[in-house]
Amino acid sequence: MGNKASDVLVWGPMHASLMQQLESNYTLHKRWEIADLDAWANEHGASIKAVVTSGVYGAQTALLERLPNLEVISSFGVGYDGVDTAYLASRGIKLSNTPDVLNNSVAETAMALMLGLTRRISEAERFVRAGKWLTAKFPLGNDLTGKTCGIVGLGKIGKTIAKRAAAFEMNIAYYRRNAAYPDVAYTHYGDLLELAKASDYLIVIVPGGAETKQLINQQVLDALGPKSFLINVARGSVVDEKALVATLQASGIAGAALDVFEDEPNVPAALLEMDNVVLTPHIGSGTHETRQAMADLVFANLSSYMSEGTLVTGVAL
Ligand code: 8YV
Repeated sequence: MGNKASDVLVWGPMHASLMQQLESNYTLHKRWEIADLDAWANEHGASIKAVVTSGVYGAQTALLERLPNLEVISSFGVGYDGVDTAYLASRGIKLSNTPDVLNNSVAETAMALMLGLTRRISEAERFVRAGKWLTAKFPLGNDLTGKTCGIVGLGKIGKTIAKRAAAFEMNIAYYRRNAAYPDVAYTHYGDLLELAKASDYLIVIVPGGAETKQLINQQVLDALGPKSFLINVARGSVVDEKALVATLQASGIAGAALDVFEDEPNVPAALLEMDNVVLTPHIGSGTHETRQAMADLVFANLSSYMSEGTLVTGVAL
């Protein structure tokens, strides 16, 4: 159990049950309620032993520098590209995330987006709501059956997506820069452009960060081509958003479904006008079941560290 004497800085509003657990076990400092962070850091910075944040909030180094006794960051979400891991390692600060518990939900979101995109569900609903069915026929969509689903990032979530797409009788292919995974039967491409060329649907599910920044660039979009679709459930940073908008405007790809953006919650205005684009507000893991499991894991990591000095799902830094 926690120690009320321990001071915890919470980066932004979190899942309600997590907030309750935190409130009853620790002395909380809520970053979003602090008007003058500089004055707060002078007075309380040295008392903070732990930070609770999320993949979306991250933890900016400028504020971490003001917390000289920080030992641990417990982060909500599997992605932790919003924290500078080299900086944490240099200070010996531990980090935990919430892997695995969200694999199914994110995979279901990817499937929902792929189906929604190809059967034009959002567009079809707008058509019915606008009363257009009374006077016109809705245009046809495309089947998934027999098509190639290219997966960029065959990690745990990527594999969970692959299983579901295979159940829809799609051919599964994936990109991995190096050799194929020995235990995976799906078609391997060591060249992303070749995977894009072969794919009818290209699903992006790699971690964010410097290594994958704008991995999906103009060349990849050109290789995907006018009959194929892009689905991004990873991070906005992985796709060159300007190139994507220009490509869609030029009908260079058939459409896109995007759950993540370069500058959330800002979505490029041009995308809002396009009927062949499905836009969702970063809901990949957003189910009651999964968010509860994530909240529980964030708390389990924090309380395990506070009581025993160990993490349940620590990130190797
Ligand atoms: C969360 C995510 O929505 O796990 C991730 O990396 O992006 C999502 O599950 C996010 O971490 C913050 O809420």
